[in-house]
Amino acid sequence: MAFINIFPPSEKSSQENIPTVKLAVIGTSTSGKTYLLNAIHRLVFGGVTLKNGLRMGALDAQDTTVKFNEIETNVKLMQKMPLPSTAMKYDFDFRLWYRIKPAIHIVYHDSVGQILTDIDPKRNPSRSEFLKVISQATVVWLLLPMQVDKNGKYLGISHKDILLAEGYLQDALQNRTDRSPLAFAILLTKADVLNNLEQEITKQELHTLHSKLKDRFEWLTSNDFISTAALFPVSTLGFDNAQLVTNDNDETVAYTLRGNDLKPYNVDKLLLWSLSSACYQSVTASSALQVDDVVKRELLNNLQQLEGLIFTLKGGQ
Ligand SMILES: Nc1nc2c(ncn2[C@@H]2O[C@H](COP(=O)(O)OP(=O)(O)OP(=O)(O)O)[C@@H](O)[C@H]2O)c(=O)[nH]1
Ligand SMILES: [Mg+2]
Repeated sequence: MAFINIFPPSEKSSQENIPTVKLAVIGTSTSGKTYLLNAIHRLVFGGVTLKNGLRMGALDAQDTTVKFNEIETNVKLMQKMPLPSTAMKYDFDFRLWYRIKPAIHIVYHDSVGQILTDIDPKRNPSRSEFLKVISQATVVWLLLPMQVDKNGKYLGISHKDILLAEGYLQDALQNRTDRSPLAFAILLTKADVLNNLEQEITKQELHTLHSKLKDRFEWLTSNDFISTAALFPVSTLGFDNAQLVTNDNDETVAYTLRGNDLKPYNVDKLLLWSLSSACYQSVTASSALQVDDVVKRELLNNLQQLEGLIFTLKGGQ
């Protein structure tokens, strides 16, 4: 595990009773969950400037120091080699502040992708914990990596990735007892392998994926408890910022960071959409997030000013 996690997360927020958004991620190994965590890390620490009193940041000054060191270490490592596969679940928490007060506490639950492919449940004790995290989430992100061949040529998304993630999603939602509202996003990760989102052929591909995935996940989005759903192409490394590395022995393909820093694409929009969706979920639900109206409104204002592609699957803001 590449993170140096010294302080246990979330203790403060439970004491102070700040509304909490739980982001749960589902994706096979190497789908980009931990890289995405690093992109969020980057955004929280200065990578995104919000307006009208909102700010994203750490829990406090000490937490800033610790987390800032983590991201510096990870960026240096990503320039040399891909980060190691996650072996233990990890919770990364941060806050949305309004003026000088914490408005929302956010927890990103990074998960172990190998759970999705381990065929022996006995060897896989973290499985039930993983399902619990999904079943208790406010927002679920399902990651589908954009696949490439050994030369970096885009191949599409894999049916196996969809099937494995979908199965776990279904299992987890069956355990969801209170039917409280849930926002759902499908992430097309590593979107930088498409090189240019403005090309006609790329636009067509994204539209085809959108309509296929919209139909495919109708079994989920047609449920009343799904408050809103959308598809986002995202990248952690960013466009023109990934270096292909191939391994001739096992045919694997990976990417290192080419430039000095991550250039996340669309992760800011995904994050604000998720927070805003969580805030606007039905106020009649017992577990609805109690967030100040002014914060909700400013979140939506900030979201509407961000560029980046979003494809609606259900509802929409
Ligand atoms: N081109 C490109 N490659 C990426 C990006 N994000 C991740 N990758 C590549 O995908 C690999 C896997 O990403 P991770 O985030 O470690 O995958 P994971 O989902 O956390 O996988 P596990 O920890 O095994 O469950 C990285 O080592 C990179 O090679 C991205 O934004 N662009
Ligand atoms: Mg990981």
